[in-house]
Amino acid sequence: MDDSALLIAGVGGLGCSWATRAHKNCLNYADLVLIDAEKNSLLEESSAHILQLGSGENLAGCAALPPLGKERMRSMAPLVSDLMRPVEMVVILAGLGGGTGSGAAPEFARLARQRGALVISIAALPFETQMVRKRLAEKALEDLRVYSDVCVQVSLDRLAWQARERGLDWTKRTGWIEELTIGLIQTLARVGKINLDLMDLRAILSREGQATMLVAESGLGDPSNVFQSAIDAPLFDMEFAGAKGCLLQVEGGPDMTIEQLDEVASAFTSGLHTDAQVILGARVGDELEGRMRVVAVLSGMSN
Ligand SMILES: Nc1nc2c(ncn2[C@@H]2O[C@H](COP(=O)(O)OP(=O)(O)OP(=O)(O)O)[C@@H](O)[C@H]2O)c(=O)[nH]1
Ligand SMILES: [Mg+2]
Repeated sequence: MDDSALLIAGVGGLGCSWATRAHKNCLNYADLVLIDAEKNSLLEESSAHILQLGSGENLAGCAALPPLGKERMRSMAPLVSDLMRPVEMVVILAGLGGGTGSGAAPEFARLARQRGALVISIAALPFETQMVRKRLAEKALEDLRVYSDVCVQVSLDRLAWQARERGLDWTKRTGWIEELTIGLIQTLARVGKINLDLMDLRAILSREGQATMLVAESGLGDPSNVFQSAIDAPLFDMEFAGAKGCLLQVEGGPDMTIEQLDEVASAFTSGLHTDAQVILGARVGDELEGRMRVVAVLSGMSN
């Protein structure tokens, strides 16, 4: 796939820093666009497309005013349209609850979708103690979901806790969001042993109901651990049981056996609806020597 067919988009302060980190690990597979009003978010990555919202003296964020973020994003529609021309799939990263992420991310998703791109958004929701931000985020999430093919909702409480456990500063990198983004981009960009493509992803996402994604990596020695670490994801509470669609890409080093592949696939699919449609892909990659990685897209959940 052409590398400009896949795009990672960071929106707002958190979104930009997470997207910048994720992109460092898939430079050859995807382009990056950073969207914010604050200059600081936009400085680090020289190879990124930059969409700076606002102009003149109005460069100080959207001050927790989503309508301002939305309006500024909308005024850039022609630029977004140009940017999206070669793009087949965009992964949007944003922290909701402020002005830019909450206002601009749904608007960017709308514009991207209008251009025919598959839109995957990963949205972090504010800490439980941030009541006002939570209300802003809920409204933004509603809009974002309308314009996303899949919207992965992440709890900032859980995300920050997990990042700290790993010794990471969650405002810059979270570990998990990068892994999900990288896993997804690498999965779709590379030709697999059994190749999955965007049509497969679209088929799974056409199911009615909620959809989410999981990613996990682990040593080959213990395939059941891959499933466990996937469901330890910092997602918002969501019931996976009963999902009616599942796209599963299992990747492993040259030493991965069919038995290990089968064990991981069974762990992921055993809780699904009895009529669930499952699309399975597998790939062997030298860079994964001794390891396995799984990316799962689950759809058609009722809650
Ligand atoms: N406690 C805490 N929460 C934060 C911090 N930074 C971001 N957040 C949370 O993350 C959400 C999104 O933050 P940002 O990405 O910085 O917001 P933004 O989209 O740039 O919005 P504006 O700056 O208002 O235009 C906020 O609503 C908060 O819930 C922080 O330093 N401390
Ligand atoms: Mg900001």
